Formats: sequence, structure tokens, C-alpha cells
Amino acid sequence: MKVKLILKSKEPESSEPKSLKFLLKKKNLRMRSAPYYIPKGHKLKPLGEDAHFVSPDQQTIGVADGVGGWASQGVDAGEYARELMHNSLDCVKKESSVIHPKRVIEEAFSNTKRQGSSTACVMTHNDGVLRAANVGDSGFMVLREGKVVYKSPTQQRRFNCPFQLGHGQKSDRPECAVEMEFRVIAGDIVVMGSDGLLDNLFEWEIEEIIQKEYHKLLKENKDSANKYEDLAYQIAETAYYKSLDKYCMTPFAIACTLAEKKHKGGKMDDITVVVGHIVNDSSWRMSALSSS
Ligand SMILES: [Mn+2]
Repeated sequence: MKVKLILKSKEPESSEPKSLKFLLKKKNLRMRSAPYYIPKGHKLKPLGEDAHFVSPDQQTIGVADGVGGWASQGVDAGEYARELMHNSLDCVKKESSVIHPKRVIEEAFSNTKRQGSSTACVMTHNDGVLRAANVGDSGFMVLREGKVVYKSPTQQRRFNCPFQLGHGQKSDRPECAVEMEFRVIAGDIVVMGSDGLLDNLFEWEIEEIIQKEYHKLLKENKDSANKYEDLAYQIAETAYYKSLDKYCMTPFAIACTLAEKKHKGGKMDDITVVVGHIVNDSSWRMSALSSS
């Protein structure tokens, strides 16, 4: 009888500290995010060929860049990229547990039926861990205290020809996606973009913008979505002006020189920027504690 009593009284004690321990281990970090898109302004394709999605609730973002070469066959690869991102968002929204970016790309790819091909980069944040999958030359970087501490690798077959998802014979499949994992801390900034961003701005130029604008993000009085959109806009606009400049030095101009192509200045292209900010979220912590 005594033994039974001891066992009974032990049960709640042993389960209680366990769940508390689990909660205390949590960092309670959230990623706040917003996009900004500048299409290059083609009369027949006002939406351009880039596409993106942002899911604040699921802390997941994505960028796609439809491959322009399809235009010669009368295909608007922007439509493929938009369908791919739309399907990615659908997949993310219905996920009830941890999101796996490569699986998101796989499912979105199999549901995308249009002609065309596109690069794709999908990234999710889960309590201090970024997980991403990338096909092609879109990508992202993480900045800490104004300095780049991580940059995703890009995949190119040759100069200006990125890996690209599509159902055609020459296109790639989601199996080739590079997967990445990176630990972040409160205050870190994620900058994701298409090559319209990455080919026009050097890392140090993005660092400069973040260093200049970061204090605005810390101001609580400004509406959260707006301030992140402002930052994404600042970055996109800087890339846009460089893309128009025929003489400035850009990552694209350097790549051209290395590939022995004659090209100076920026690269006219659609420019997509998605900004993410890793923040402590005490309100989220309180709701997690009260619902446990
Ligand atoms: Mn592009």
C-alpha cells in the first residue's frame, strides 16, 4: 500500500518538471518578415518573372525567379514562378508541425503544372534555427550586428545559367536542392533575394544599409509589418539604382569579367527582397505557458 502511494505521488512530480524544462529550453524567438518587389517593367510582363511568398504565422519565406530564356518560346516563366510560390504557401499553411523547406519545394513543384522553369529558395525559422532549401541563384544571407555571418551557396551550371526547377527535360528536379541549417539569435536580420538583388549589391553594401536602418527596427511604436517593408524597400531600391547604372562595380560585372563577357555596371532584372528579423517574443511565450 505504501509503495502504491509513493508511486502515485511521484507521477505528477516527474511529468511536471519535464514539461517546464522543455519550456525553459525554448528560446522564444520569432521571425518577423516583409517583402518588397521591383519588377523590371516590361510592358508585356508587368508582373516580371520573380515571385515570392511570406507566411508570418509559419515564419516561412520564399523567393523564385522564372527563367527568362522561355520568352523565346512564347512562355512567360513568371507564371511558373508565381504558381510555384503560390503552391509553396499552400503547402506551408496546411503544415501543422515543423516545416521542412525541401519538402515544401518538392510538393509545390509536383503541383505546378505550367510550362517554364524557375529557381526557388524557401526558408523557415523555428525557435532560433533557420532551415532552408535552395535551387539555383536566388538565396539569402544572415547579418549579425550589421555584418554578414552566413550566406547561402548558389547553384549555376555555367555563367548566368542557374539550376532551375521545371518539368522539361533540361530542367532540374527538387532532389538537387541544397539544404542548409543556421542558428540565429535575437537581433539577427535575414535578407533573401533573387539574383536581381544578389547580382547588383555586394555584401558590404547590404551591410551598410542594415547598419544605417537597424535602429528603426528597434522602435516599437512603428507598425511591425511597415518597418520591415521599409527596410526591404531600401535594399531593393539601392539594387534597382545600381541595376540602371552602366558604369558601377557590381557582383554581376565581376562575374562577367571572370566569364570573359563584355559587360559593365549593373544588371537590369526583376528585384525581390524579403527581410526577416529575429526577435524575442515574450507575448508568444506567455501564451505558450498558459496553454501548457
Ligand atoms: Mn533574375
